[in-house]
Amino acid sequence: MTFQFPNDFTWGTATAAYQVEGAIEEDGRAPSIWDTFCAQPGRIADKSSGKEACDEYHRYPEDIELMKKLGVRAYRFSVAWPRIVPSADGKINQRGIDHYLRLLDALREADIKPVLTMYHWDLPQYLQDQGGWPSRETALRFADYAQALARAFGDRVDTWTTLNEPWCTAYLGYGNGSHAPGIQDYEQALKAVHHLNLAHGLAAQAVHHELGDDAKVSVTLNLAANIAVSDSADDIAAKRRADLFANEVFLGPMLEGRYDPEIAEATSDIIDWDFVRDGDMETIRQPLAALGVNYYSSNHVRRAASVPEADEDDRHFGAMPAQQMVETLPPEGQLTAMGWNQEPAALTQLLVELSKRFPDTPLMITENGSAWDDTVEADASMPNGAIVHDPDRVAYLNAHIRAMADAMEAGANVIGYFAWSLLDNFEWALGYTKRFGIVRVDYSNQQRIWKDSGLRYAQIVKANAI
Ligand code: IFM
Repeated sequence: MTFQFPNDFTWGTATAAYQVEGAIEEDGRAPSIWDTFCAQPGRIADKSSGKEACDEYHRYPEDIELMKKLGVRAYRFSVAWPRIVPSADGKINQRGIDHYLRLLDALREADIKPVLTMYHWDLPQYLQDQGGWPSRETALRFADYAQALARAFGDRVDTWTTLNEPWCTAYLGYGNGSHAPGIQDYEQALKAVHHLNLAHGLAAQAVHHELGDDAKVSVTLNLAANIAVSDSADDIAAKRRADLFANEVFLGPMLEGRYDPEIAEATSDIIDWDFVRDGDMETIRQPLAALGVNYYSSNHVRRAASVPEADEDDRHFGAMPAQQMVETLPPEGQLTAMGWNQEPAALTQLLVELSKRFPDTPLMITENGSAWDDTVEADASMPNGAIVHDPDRVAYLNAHIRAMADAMEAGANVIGYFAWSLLDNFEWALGYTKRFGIVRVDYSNQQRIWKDSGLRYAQIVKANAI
């Protein structure tokens, strides 16, 4: 059955500064924690970095042409904080501002709505040197940065997203250390959780202060779709514990102005939460024009029979504290190149549940996509004489857009979908070994090569239907 999306549904593609821009030493940009992390031996699978990435800093006009061919009406990108505030004195770097003004103007020219993410993981290194996200000061500096962005870019931006996936910043950055700054310390991870929440609230306030109440502010969370393997009280309790630390630590404060008391109880051996100050919860809970949801795969969980041993193959092992009672089963079915399962029905369920719980908050899928081991074939009819036939990515895309449509049929208020990613790019600790793009990047010459998934996405966007 065909599902027709509403006329005002937003189709877009997404990227993030450090993953695509390159030009890390240009126009006064300071080092970020990812530059430092990439330089440390053993951190990045292929020993690479975002030094050149997709050279989007210079090639954005070409990439906007790609977006026009895709027919998308929105582009979700992030601003590199170290380009805007390169030094600890807080001075704004006009050359950094100018770059994004050029990008925003080019998007406006192309009639593509900018969805601007303020923070997609590239913390200025000088702020990590002063304590990073575990320090309250970083949240305050983030508010200053947000205010500078709102002042400089104003109504050129359609939607302001404060943070991308604070889960990753807190738990991968400070929990299991698989991301920059590479710290393994649950106390720091939990402090980071709270200061990211606070940063979100302060940044939302700054945007509304500068641009008025109608300015659209959102946040993007990678909410975990945890599924209990049975209805037993034990397995349900395991799911609840995983949900608490993956989802509720952000949803509770940001949308309800509270932490579930079980979060502090379950971590009382680690920390006493005295860093949560009077007034913080009111600050964190700000009106949201949309809640961004990033979805890739699901987790099947049950009550652990015993404390699990470290499993090197599990990308998130040990990232979150207080998970001893949770056992995550190995993923099943056809796995993507990331080793992640495919369960589109879990996306439907997640969206329906969120809309029931927060009926006044529209949802936007700000990332969804899959990595596969692509091969390039010659095709004289295509730009750059080549094409990637990627049936697995096409199938994933179809199934997940259909799953989103199912959620909308069941009443979920979803207003947009952004394919991750416009381009193959720097996949963090996995370097360039994983390709998520619906357009391929040949890193030897920066040529963009169409994939079938990009062509299929253009069809969906044009039809506004699945
Ligand atoms: O590439 C990342 C992105 O930066 C954040 N969300 C998940 C993607 C795939 O791992």
